[in-house]
Amino acid sequence: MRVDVLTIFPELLSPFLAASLIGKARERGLLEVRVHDLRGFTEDRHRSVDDEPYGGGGGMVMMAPPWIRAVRAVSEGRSPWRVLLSPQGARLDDAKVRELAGRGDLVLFCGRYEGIDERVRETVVDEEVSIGDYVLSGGELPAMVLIEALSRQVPGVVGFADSVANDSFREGLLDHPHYTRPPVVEGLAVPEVLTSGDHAAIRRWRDREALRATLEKRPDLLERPEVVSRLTREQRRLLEDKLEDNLEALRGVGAGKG
Ligand code: 4HQ
Repeated sequence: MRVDVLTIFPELLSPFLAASLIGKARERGLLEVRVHDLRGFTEDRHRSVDDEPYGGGGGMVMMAPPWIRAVRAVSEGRSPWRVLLSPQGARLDDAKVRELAGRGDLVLFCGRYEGIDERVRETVVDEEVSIGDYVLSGGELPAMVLIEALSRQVPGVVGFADSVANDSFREGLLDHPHYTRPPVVEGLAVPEVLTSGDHAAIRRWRDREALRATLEKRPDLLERPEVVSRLTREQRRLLEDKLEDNLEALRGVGAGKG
C-alpha cells in the first residue's frame, strides 16, 4: 500500500506516522507513506500557497498551481487514486475504507484556509472524502484518520488476524464488551461465562452481546440487509424475539387504551 500526502504542515504527520502499528508497518515495508510539503512546489520567492478569493469576502483560498505541480510530481510513472479530504465528500465508513485500501496507491490532498481553488477538484482530484459533519481547520487530521483505517486493511499490519476479522463493523455489528484482570472492579465481576473455559458458550455470549450493543446503541445498523444476512442463526432468533417483544409491548399499550 502506498500513500502520498500533500500538505503545508508535514510536521503534523511525522510523529503519527512513526509510532505504533503504522511505524512498524512502514519499517517492514508493508506500508509506504510519503509526506510532501506543498511549499516545495511553489515558484515564487515567498513560497505562496494562498491568495485572496475572487469575488471578495473573508479568508484565503489555496492556489491551484502548487497542487497541480505536486500531484504530477508525486504521481510520476504511476496512476494513483487522488483523494481530497473535505466536508463536501462522501462520509468515510468501513466500506469506503476497504474500497480505498483496494486501490493500493493513493494521493491525499490536505487543504487549509477556506479551501482549495475549485479547478484543483476539476483537474486532479478523483474523489472527495469527509470524516464527518463538522468543520476542521485542515485536512491533515482527516488524512491521518484515513491512513490509520487503511493500514488496518493491509495484511500483516494488525498482528492478530482475528483482531481485524472480528472487528466491530467487519460483521456490520458493534463489538461485544471486553474484560481483563482484575476480576472485580468497583464491585463489578467479570461475566462468569468468560472464565468458564467453554469456548462455544463464550462465542455465543459474544455474538449475543454484540447484537445487544447494536440494538441499544446503533439500531440503524440492523436496518441494512447485508448486516442482517450475516447474522448467525442464534442472533437472528434473538432479533426476532426482540421484535416480537416490541410488538407485544405495542399491543400492550394498545390494549391499555382500548
Ligand atoms: N476540512 N472531513 C479541509 C474538514 C474535513 C472533514 C475543513 C477539510 C477545512 C480546508 N475534511 N478544509 N470534516 O473539516 O474531511
